[in-house]
Amino acid sequence: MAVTTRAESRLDVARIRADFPVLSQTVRGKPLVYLDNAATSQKPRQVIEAMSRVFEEHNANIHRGVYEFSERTTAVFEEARAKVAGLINAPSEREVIFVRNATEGVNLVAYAWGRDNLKRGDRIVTTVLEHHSDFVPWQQLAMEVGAEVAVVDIDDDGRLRRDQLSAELRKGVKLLAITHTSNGLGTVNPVKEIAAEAHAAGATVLVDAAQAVPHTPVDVQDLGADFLVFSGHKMLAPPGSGGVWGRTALLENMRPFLYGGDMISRVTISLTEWNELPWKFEAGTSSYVDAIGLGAAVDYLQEVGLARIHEHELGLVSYVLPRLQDIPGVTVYGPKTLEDRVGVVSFNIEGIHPHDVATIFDREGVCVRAGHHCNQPLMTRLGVPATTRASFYLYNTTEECDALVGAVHAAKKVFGV
Ligand code: 7TS
Repeated sequence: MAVTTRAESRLDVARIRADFPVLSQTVRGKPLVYLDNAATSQKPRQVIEAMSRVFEEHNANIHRGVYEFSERTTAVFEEARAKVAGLINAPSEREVIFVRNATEGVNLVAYAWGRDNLKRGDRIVTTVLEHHSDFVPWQQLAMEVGAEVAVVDIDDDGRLRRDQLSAELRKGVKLLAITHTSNGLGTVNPVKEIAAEAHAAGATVLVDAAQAVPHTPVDVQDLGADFLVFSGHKMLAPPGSGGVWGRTALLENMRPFLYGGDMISRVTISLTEWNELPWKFEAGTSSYVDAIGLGAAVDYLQEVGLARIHEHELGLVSYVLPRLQDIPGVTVYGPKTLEDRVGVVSFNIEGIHPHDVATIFDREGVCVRAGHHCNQPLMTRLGVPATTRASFYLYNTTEECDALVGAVHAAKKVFGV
């Protein structure tokens, strides 16, 4: 396999690491090597402090109080929305809806758009790379309304079968639900080209960008999607924050997702009128402190630069991939080149179950995820029950890659394979 090691990262990783208090922890007497960033990311001081400031300086429920004090929280919350809109280049802040996570985002679209736009005989095209949260909602909706789901396969390098995708789109399609970046293999799909092709076939396009927005520049206008979802906790923000972006024309024509306070403009005994976008979709007291934390995370990511973060992660992949592949008995799944991939490396060690691998890694202080990664259709396609997955972020180092490789040797030694 030809993988060139990229030039030294242009990120000042030591300085970045100093912003993340948790990274100086030890595990079993060894330095913490946190390589489970696809599951969730660590949080910098700047995010923690932005959230503490709300509680210490101006906490009050948003969009409700008319007193000046409560307006401060509302203002910071709405600033966070503007920051998110800027990050993904949304044409309007009104198109950014705060939700708890990507899962809630997909369910919002499935409920509020899907129920009124998909009917018996309609076709939903999706891929075998989807996380369960961009698969199960569509599978269940299809069962409910009598629609069909077509699942596009990958090739042996973990890349989407474009020929098969084109064939499925040609058969007729109402919705294409596609992941931008695979959490199981790290594959990046050419979403811009695919969205154009899907639109030409008459589809509405939902993009699951949960593994993209944290790691690469994402521009919704350039991608040409109709809906895009992501989770804050994977991008330095707290759990409980996330977003759905949708085109105004679609969002305006959708029914609300949840009913209750804040999403209305007028309620009488006989009818209710909905609030304007985006608040029509934000019923009840939102996780406003989490959303404010997301705003601070966006500031942090933009200051470092997402293109540089992506380069840094590819540098780590180029370093670790050949080293893992050189170890007898190690099988790496997914793309073996640096094109169109992110810093997710999935592998197995022959003769050792991934859960045992992760347990031995833990003794070395190395945190990785072992399991199906909420990708059971993908695991079935790969012919394995599970993989071990290392996933990198801006604060990871080549020394941590060495610790990962060392942990593989340690596991092999324990199991005598
Ligand atoms: N979509 C993708 C591509 C994901 O990777 C995940 C979470 C989700 C959606 C759902 O995100 P949530 O925040 O709503 O849970 N992925 C993973 C993972 O790979 N390991 O743990 C969570």
